[in-house]
Amino acid sequence: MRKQSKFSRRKFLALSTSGAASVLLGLGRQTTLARGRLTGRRAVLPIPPILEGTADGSTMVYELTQQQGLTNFLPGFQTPTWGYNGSVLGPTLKLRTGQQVSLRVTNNIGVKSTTHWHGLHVPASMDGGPHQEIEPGETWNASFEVLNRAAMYWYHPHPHAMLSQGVIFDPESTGYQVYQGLAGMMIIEDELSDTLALPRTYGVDDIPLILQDRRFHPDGTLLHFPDDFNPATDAALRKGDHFFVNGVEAAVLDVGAQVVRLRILNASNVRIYNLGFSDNRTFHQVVSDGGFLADPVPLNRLLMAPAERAEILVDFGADEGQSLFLRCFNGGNGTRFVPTRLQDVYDTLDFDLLEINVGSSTAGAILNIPSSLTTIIRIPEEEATNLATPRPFELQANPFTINGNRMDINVINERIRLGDTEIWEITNPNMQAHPFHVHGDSFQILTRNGVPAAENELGWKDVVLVRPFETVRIIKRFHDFADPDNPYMFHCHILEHEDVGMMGQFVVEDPAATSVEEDQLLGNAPIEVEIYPNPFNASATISFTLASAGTVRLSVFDVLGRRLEMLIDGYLATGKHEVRFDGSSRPSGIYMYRFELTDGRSRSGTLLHIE
Ligand SMILES: [Cu+2]
Repeated sequence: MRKQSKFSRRKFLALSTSGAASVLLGLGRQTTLARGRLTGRRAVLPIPPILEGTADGSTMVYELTQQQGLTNFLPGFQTPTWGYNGSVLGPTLKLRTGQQVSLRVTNNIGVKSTTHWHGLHVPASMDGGPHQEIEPGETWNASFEVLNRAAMYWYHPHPHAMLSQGVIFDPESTGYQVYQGLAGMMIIEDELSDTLALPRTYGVDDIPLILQDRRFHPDGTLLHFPDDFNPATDAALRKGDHFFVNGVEAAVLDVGAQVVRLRILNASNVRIYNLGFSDNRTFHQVVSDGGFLADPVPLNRLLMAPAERAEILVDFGADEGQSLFLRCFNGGNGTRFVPTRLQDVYDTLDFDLLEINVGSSTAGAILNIPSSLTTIIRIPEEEATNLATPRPFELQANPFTINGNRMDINVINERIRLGDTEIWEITNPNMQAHPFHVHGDSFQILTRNGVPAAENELGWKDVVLVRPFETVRIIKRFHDFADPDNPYMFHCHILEHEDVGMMGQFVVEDPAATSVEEDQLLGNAPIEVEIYPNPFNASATISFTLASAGTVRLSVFDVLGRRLEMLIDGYLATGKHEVRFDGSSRPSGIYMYRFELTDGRSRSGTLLHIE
């Protein structure tokens, strides 16, 4: 990678003089605002447009199209890119909790893709993960009720390339497609966010900031990996030497002398940013990935790993006429997140991302940081059904696996019982930090290496950065959306790690699911059931009483709903009956029994087989 970068930088220097390039050449370690500032090129920070929906009855319908285009990333170059409804990135979706939505995604990029609603609490079949593929030319309709708390979420492709070799080069991989430009923001509002006295004028005092880095071939095309990439010596990571906010390098943001809300998304494939301001001012984080924090948390540095979001309030009230920079303080990071072998200069350098000019305040300006925001009910550890034995997730490098398993789209790695709350224990035994993301719903961080999480990590999260040699415990509820067929993903959000296998699948299973619908429709069968022992070791006795005589079927199913045995199929008299289920030759786990009567009524329950 070092060899490659030098090559591309040298070529680039022939094309433009560059402030950042001087840093790269070792001419100075001073903080530099990318290139535009020195060459006089200044772009006003673009604000992604809001995507307007159309009402279809009580459902709001949004149309997104993945398309190819050209983007002016570098002066004088049109770079081929992909975007949603445009050449790069995508419009912002503004949704409301409780709203029924239909998100229609059309794939016009010529290769297979998906679109995942990152952080959204939706059924697995609507999640947009690797199983909800969209073929070129096709449209996928994700329809669901918005259940999340007010916060900022995002959408991006999430296909799983199946090539075992060279998967990261595959245009049908997540890393490839996000790097090509496919990513957009979703802002959800709810009754809580309505009531808080916060800046809320989009693009004026409520500013989305999408952070990404890119590198380029000398002809201005995106450089995914060098042409003579050597997996033995080059880092298989898409890291850039150009830094973009909302798709523009060295942009300028004009704000009023007031409190401004910055909604920050790290949409980079790999890069970690340690954010702050050039004057080291204190700012306040108010929202983490999945909702408001209890109180604004004062900070002067904010670490953001890939896919993390944070909303911060910055008080510019006394700064009229001043300029300052949103800065990445990666200087001094050393090997805290990236081992030396994989570092580029921006992993350990301070550099600016955005110039901020403060003018006069706008009408209706917010002038104060609220003292408190909400009450966060911390999920009690005792609620976890696996408190004594947390579910382990070991993140392994070379090869990149979780618990030794490389992602296999045909393998369900974890099965979780509907209604359970679980503690997951994520361990990182290697030198590189991994941002661990879980689909389905937000979680809470309990501890890092046994120590309670920091104040700004005590809210709702869906990504947690697991540092080298760290163990992080999170707690998560699995209280809805059971679906034995459609899994959710858990994975490292370094997209190249995800693509090469640092990902797994879990399903939420309802042991009684096979009968729920009939029971609701037809009512429970008039059967009283007793099982003993349950849990059982070798066999269980199912004892039942019939209120009236009739034809009865009794079957046992596995958790995937496959019938294993029919224990009874015949006419039975009123009264008490008994039958044994022999599980001694079957694996331990949950089984379901189900009585069916000729009138269509049924009754089911679970048998727990332990060894
Ligand atoms: Cu990773």
